[in-house]
Order: sequence, then C-alpha cells, then structure tokens
Amino acid sequence: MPLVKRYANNPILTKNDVPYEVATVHNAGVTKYNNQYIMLFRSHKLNGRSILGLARSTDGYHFKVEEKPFLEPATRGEFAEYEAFGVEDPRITFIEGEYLITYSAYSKHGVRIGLAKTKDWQTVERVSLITEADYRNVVIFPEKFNGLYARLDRPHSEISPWSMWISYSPDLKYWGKSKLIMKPETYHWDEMKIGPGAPPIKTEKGWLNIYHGVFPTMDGSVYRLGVALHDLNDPSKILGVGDNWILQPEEPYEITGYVHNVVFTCGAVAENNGTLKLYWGGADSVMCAGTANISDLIDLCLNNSRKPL
Ligand code: BMA
Repeated sequence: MPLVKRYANNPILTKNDVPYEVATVHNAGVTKYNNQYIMLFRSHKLNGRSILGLARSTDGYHFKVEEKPFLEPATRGEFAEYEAFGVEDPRITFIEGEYLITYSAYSKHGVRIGLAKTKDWQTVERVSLITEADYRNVVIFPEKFNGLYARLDRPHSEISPWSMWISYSPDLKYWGKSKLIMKPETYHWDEMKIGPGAPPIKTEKGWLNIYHGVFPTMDGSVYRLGVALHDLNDPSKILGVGDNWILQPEEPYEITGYVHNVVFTCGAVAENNGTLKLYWGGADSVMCAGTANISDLIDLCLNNSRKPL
C-alpha cells in the first residue's frame, strides 16, 4: 500500500481555475482558517516570474481562487530590491493568533526568504527579510521552544550542499543559534538536495517533517518527498529519517509539465482522525492532494530509517 493515497480527482487546481493570466499553479502553502482551507499557491506569470494567489475551500479538495493575487513582488520599500524576480513557494504557520508566511524572494542578488503575516487572509503585512542570499525552504514551527521561535531552513554551500539546518529567534527578525541537523545521503533517493517542505506537524511521538529530496539522473533531477521525526522538546534532535520516499512522480501531471518529474510540497493539514491531507505541486504546473496516516509516517521514520548525518 502506498503511504500517500492520491485524491481521485487530481489535479485539484490548475491555471484554468485562476481568473487572471498565469502559466502554472503549484507549490502551495495550505492551512485552516475558521472552517476554511486556505491555499496560498505560486503561479508563474507569462514573463516567467512568480506571484502568490489565494484559494479557499470547505472540504480541502475543491478550491475557489480569489479574483486578485494575494502577494506580488513589492514595488516600494526595502523588499522591492529583493523581490524583483518574483515571490515563490510559500509556507504557512499559525502561531500566537497569526498566520506567518515564509516565501522565497528572488532578485539579481540571489534568493532570500521573506516573512509576511496575516490574521484574516484579507490583508497581508511584510515583516522582514529573514535570511541573506542562497537560502530556500524556510518553515517555522507552530510552537516556541524555551521562549524562542524555531525554523528549519536550507542554506547552500559547495562544501556542504543543500542541507537542513535549524535556527531560533526571539522576535522572528533576528535568527541565530544555528545548527546543521540533516544532510543528503549518498546514492540514496535524496542524495543531491534536501529541503524542508511542509511546516512541521506535532504528533505524540515528535514533530513530523515532510521534506523533499532530489536525485540526479541522466534525464534531469527527480523530486520526491520523505519524512523525518524531530524530538518534541528539542527539535534539533532528529529521532529518525524514513529510508524510503513517501511520494514520487508517477501520474502524468507529475511526470510532465513546466519542470518534469517533480512532486514538491509546501503544506499539509493534520485532521482530527489521525490522517493528514498532503498538498504538492505536480511538475511545477498543477496542485495535487492526497492523504496519509500520520502513524504510518512515524513508523517509517522510527522503524525503517537512515541516519540524518
Ligand atoms: C526547486 C524550486 C522549486 C521547484 C523545484 C522543481 O529548486 O525551484 O520551486 O518546484 O525546484 O523545479
């Protein structure tokens, strides 16, 4: 049995559902707000640069897109310089009554991470650029640890390529106490790159981290999803990393598209019945959904694991 069961009517959102002109709908952060599912998705405009659009749903599968984009590159202020090439891959964390949104900000200076926030999904306020260049995939934990916010992130360097780190902050603006916690594993499905995917989900056994891993082939890279479990009180401690991937590109809308052979997640929603809804971009073109038993994912982390480092 596959660990992630695809929704029967995937893809759940495509460019045809968007009332303004876009080339793709993918890599969406998803959360719950009152009785709604909120999907903040990335779209390429026809100039190849990305914006973020908003869609709402009552069942987590049928989404209706708002008339206008939710977040477009800033044109004024300190953010404008760093968002000129687009905003990408949002992640959403609900903490202390607010939804925090982290996103990749692209410009001629490289890729940085922007932090914005909203309380009501009507208005959005930019808080800060929270990394220098060459970071992507920042996810913030929905709880504080010893009074500090915590995030997983993915800086890149040639000596230690595309690995996962943890950092802490007293105020969401200044981050430090950084530590490397997980690296790609040689000749493994995630050997080239790993990066945090969905913001961590709290379970009885630990924080469930659904991440992406990349494997290089003669036909380009393949993006798959895997899981790791972090200690509840000390999320820098990884209890286990699942040895097998939990999802790989298999359906036509995951194999072919803007970038072929990609499943890429920015969000999952834990439900009350022990399952989660997982959302992923298929081939950087469409949005897909599926479900998984949280206990199966934990089991993979703990009982069929590879070492984090
Ligand atoms: C990564 C990011 C993602 C994208 C993936 C596959 O480097 O750019 O946004 O989904 O590549 O193209």
